[in-house]
Amino acid sequence: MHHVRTEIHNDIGTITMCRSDKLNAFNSQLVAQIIAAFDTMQNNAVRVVILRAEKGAKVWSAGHDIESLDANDTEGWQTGLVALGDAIRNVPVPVIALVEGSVWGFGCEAAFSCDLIVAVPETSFAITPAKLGAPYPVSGLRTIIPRLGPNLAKEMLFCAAPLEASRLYAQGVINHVICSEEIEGFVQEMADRISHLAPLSIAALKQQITGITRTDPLPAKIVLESKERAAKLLGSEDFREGISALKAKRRPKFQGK
Ligand code: LCV
Repeated sequence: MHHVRTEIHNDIGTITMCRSDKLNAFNSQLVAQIIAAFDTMQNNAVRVVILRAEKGAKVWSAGHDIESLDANDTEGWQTGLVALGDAIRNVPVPVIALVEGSVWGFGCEAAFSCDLIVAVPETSFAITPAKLGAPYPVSGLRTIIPRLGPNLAKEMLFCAAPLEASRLYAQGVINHVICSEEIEGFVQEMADRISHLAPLSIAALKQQITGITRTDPLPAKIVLESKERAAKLLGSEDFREGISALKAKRRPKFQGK
């Protein structure tokens, strides 16, 4: 099953997520195909990559595929998504997220892993572990916090409510908010400009900026404690309640157990 379409034109690569029937929820195939698409881009020496959903999508990504969340697999369920973030960070060219539609859960992390974000005004972003009673990987927080700052990250994580593009633009999280009629042309122009600049210089800058904004490796104590907390949360009644409420489209009743 093809969940991704890749196009290369004038040194500009476009990766389109097209698992549209499931609103680009990240199952293992979608994640693997995006990672493979980034390899293709690198092998073809593109100068810039655009990561997007289908034109006019109502949802850019619905986040982690909840059908494939496994409460007994305390680490495996996040491995693929960590690899996706790494693929975006490690490709030595700028990645522009062209965002139409709402962005949920891990979809936010994917977008925030991109170098630049251009979104339509109707876009919203919600990071939702607290809605599910789920843990959030410490590796993901390391992507989110430098992008949002701790204050906004806390608001998004504690409230689990969609934040509009205008709010994130005002905070400098989104680079540009452009109406749906103009967003493709705008992003193409931006990509075209980047594609004519010096690629070695841009690759070095991307690597330096990533190096400065990520602390590597994470302190072992934080990793260990996070794993222990994740195991507890995934085994909790609240997590089971969160998942069944999401599937039934009802409000969860959390007991703190
Ligand atoms: C599998 C789906 C999904 C989905 N998985 O359309 O960051 S964390 O910690 O939260 C992390 C664990 C995470 O990322 O969790 C997932 C967070 N995502 C969400 O909370 C969003 C879940 N989705 C929704 O609330 C709704 O689907 C929205 C509001 C996005 C769109 O609603 P709408 O009524 O337009 P449907 O719900 O009917 O969805 C269309 C199809 O996509 C599937 C859904 O099951 C349905 O499939 P069927 O047509 O086969 O029934 N789908 C949606 N989200 N995360 N599958």
